[in-house]
Formats: sequence, structure tokens, C-alpha cells
Amino acid sequence: LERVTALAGGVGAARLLRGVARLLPPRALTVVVNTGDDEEFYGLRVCPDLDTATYNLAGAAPPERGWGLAGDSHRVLSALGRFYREAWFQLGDLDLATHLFRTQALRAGRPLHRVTAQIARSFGVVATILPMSDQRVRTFVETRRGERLPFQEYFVHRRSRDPVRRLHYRGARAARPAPGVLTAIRRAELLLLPPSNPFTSIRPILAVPGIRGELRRRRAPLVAVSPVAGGRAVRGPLGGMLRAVGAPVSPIGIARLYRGLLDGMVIDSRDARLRPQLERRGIAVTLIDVEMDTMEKSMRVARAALALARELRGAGT
Ligand code: FO1
Repeated sequence: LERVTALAGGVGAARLLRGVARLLPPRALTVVVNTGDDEEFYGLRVCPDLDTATYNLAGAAPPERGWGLAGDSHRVLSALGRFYREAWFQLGDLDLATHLFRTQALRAGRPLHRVTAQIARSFGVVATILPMSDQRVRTFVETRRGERLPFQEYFVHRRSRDPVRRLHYRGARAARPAPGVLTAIRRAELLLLPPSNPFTSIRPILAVPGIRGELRRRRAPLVAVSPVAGGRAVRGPLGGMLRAVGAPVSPIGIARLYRGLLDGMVIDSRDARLRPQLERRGIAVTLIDVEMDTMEKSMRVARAALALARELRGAGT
């Protein structure tokens, strides 16, 4: 079995992984998921990126939106409107069952990685889905005005409108990788970095002590799919965050953030002229349309990323 491990955030990652999952035997894939976006609503522990990975690999997510459950309704949320002033986070009726179960299991003392495995199994997912850590890590967005907003407050409530100065991954230093995470990196034959936002999705994972080091020691090639194409982020507030740190809004900016980690990169055909610059940094390049708004496109990009990684492994990278 050719073992493949991916780090993942939310929808961007899920778009690639739904393609990868169609191309590999189901047991081959392990996904290490960001939990910095987790939040409590109405006393319930909500883990958007874990659920996005699970629901997409189960084929249960709405294909266009990418998060939550297809065909969900919001009757409970409307009823909660009687008791709470505002409901800015859309929790679906069916999705709430996941949060109820998870919250109760955590309260009973079970670690998040076990609860996550049980949720995945219940949805019929055979791939291994691991939280980056069982300990709580919270991503805070520091705005240029100096406010520190919990991630969902910044992203959903304020619609990513505030200019960002930097991000904080609170609790990361005291966190440990969840059981299975380091092994999944060490034993992988191919490693993937999907087109997630490096600041909000991947860096929180790398901030958990031990994970970055394990990636640096890797023997397997690591291939990223660019979350930037034609001078813009494919989705979300990544463009402004790259500008805020003085990095170009291009695959070069992404390669800089992942310095020392990348062996290969799948970039958009519109960025073809950047290929020599990436190759000079020792990064092998494949050009393709990186948009993945349909399953067919997800499979095409997944095929390109796996092919590049296999080629690099063959070349002994
Ligand atoms: N994203 C939104 O833009 N608005 C929402 O109301 C919202 C609700 C939501 C509920 C459950 C869930 O698993 C995800 C949800 N998301 C929503 C997506 C989530 O904010 C992002 O996908 C991630 O946190 C970013 O990776």
C-alpha cells in the first residue's frame, strides 16, 4: 500500500482530497487536520476543518459550498434566535448532531482523535482523519487596528474584512501532536500540502511542537498545490495576508512561507512564467488549471500532484 499523508485546512484542502481519495485505495490516505479554527457555539465544540474533511471524504458535503452537510436545514438555529441575539454562524440541523456527539464524548473524557475517528467511521470514511493535536490550539487574528479576534469571528462574522497584521496560535507551544500524527508523516511515501491558506490552516499545524521537525526529516517527497493563481488567492483572504508580510501574491510567496519544506509544487498554468524561479529554489513544477470547482477538476489536480510526487520519489528526492 502506497501511504499518502496530507496536512489540511478546510474547503481548499477538501477539494483536493476528495480527488485524491478517488484515486487511491481508501486506507492509503491519512489527513492531519487543523483545529485552530475550532470554536464553541451554544456550549458545543465545533471543529469546522475536521468536519469539512470528514463530510467531503464521505461525499456528504454540498459540492459547491464545501462545508456543512448537503441538504441541511436551519430550524434549530432559527429557534435559538428566541434566546440569543444573533446567530452569525450557520449550524445546520444535521450538522448539530455531530457537534452534540463530539461535545458529549469530549466531556466524558475521550480524546479528540478518538472522537474524530468515531465520527469518520460513522460517516463511512475509511481514510484516517487525525486532528493535529488533542490539546486546544486557538488561532487569533490580530488586525491592523490591534484587535485580536478568534478565527471564526474574523472569518465568518466580520467576513475577513479587517486588514490583518499577524496571526497567533494560542496554546500551540504547549500542545502535542495527536497520537498517529508523527507516525503518519514518518511512514508516508508521498506527502501533500493542499491549497489551504498557509497562515490560517497549515501554520497552526506546523506550530504544534514536533510536526515541523518530522516534516524536515521526511524521506518522502512533499508536493504542494498552490492556493494562489494568476495573482489572486483561489479563495478566501490569503491575498491580503501575503501582502501584509511583504510576500508576493503568487506561488513564489507560498514557496517562501513553506521555505525548506517543498520538493514540488503544482501551480496554475497562468503562472507558467514563475516556473524557473521555483526550480532555482529546488522545487519541481507541474502546470495545470488549479481551480477545483467540480469533482472532475479535483481528480485532475489530484492526479497531477500524485504524479509529481511519485516522479520525485523515483528520482530519490
Ligand atoms: N463558513 C461561513 O462562511 N459561514 C458560516 O456560517 C459557516 C458555518 C460553518 C458551520 C460548520 C462548519 O463545519 C463550517 C462552517 N463554515 C462557515 C466554514 C468554516 O468557517 C471554514 O470552513 C473554516 O473554518 C475555514 O477553514
